[in-house]
Amino acid sequence: MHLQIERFSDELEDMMKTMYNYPFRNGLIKVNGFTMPGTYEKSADAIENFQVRDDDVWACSFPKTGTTWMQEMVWCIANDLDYERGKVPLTERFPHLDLSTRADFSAIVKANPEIHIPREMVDSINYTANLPSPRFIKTHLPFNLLPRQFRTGEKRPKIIYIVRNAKDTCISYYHFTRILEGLQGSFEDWCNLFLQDAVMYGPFWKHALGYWEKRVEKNLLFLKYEDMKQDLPMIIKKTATFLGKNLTTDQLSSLTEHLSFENMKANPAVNNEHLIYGIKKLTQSKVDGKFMRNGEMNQWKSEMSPDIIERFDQWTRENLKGTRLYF
Ligand code: PPS
Repeated sequence: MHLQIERFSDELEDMMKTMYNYPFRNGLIKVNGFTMPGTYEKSADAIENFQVRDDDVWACSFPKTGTTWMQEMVWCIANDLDYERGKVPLTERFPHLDLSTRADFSAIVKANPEIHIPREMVDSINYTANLPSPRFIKTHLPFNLLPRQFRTGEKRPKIIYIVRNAKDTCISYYHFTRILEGLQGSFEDWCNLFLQDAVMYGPFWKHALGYWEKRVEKNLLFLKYEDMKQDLPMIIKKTATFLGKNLTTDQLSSLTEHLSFENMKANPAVNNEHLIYGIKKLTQSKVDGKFMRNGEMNQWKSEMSPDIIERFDQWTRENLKGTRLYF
């Protein structure tokens, strides 16, 4: 695939440089319209030629939209609620394909024995490629940067995409980046980056719409974080049907319980405390916080100013006009 690489405006570049106080970050570039790590091109061929399998299960999302929650739900359903095997860290059961597109990732893993990621995952693409079937694969890649076999339709693995209210996603992403990457600058500055698509994997709506447009395909299930919050058993049932599984009433209630925010927060296999601990040690970030941070809808009502809310709403209306995706 021919990659169209663009740089950000000088103004945005300067803003990003002053906001990121993180020695391992390699900058950001635009690849086919999406904001990706500065080192993305090194992995581009391996991703493009990645051999997809029809029995794979792919969890796709923009960051901070509830990916981990959805992954745990999908993995448990597909593995008949095998909570014993579910004690293996989710990062191993359901590896993140595009992690190593960030050159800094290998530095992070190598320097931190306490991070529960197999050392071979320093090359996450090769590691994932060699897993036995059925593979469970997480990615934040937009649809147009997925391996070629998706775009040609040559392979049709199951894909589950999750999206979340843009304002809450922006808030969650802000806290995450502050904790892990020593992000400097105000929340307003971060919102400006988000609205200008200058955060990794942006533009947010273009990301969601790339998958939304494929929702008619039988191999794609499109979920919303807010629906999981409002009626988790309904979403579990819908996902089980999609995965070809039948859950008993008892299984449904035990999985609903297992996936509650409190239980996931306390579960070391999914709460990513090891990642936060290891990365913070490396970056010497002094900002405290948890991966399982808040887990609520409508955080924007108390965290955003009326002016920012209006800008987000206007931007959302413009992006979703005529798409039938409602937020
Ligand atoms: S990542 O790093 O991109 O994979 O992050 P991601 O998993 O997509 O998103 C993290 C946010 O999801 C929240 N979360 C949950 N909310 C409700 N219930 C459950 N069980 C749950 N599990 C994870 C997590 O708290 C992050 O959101 P915020 O708003 O920061 O709390």
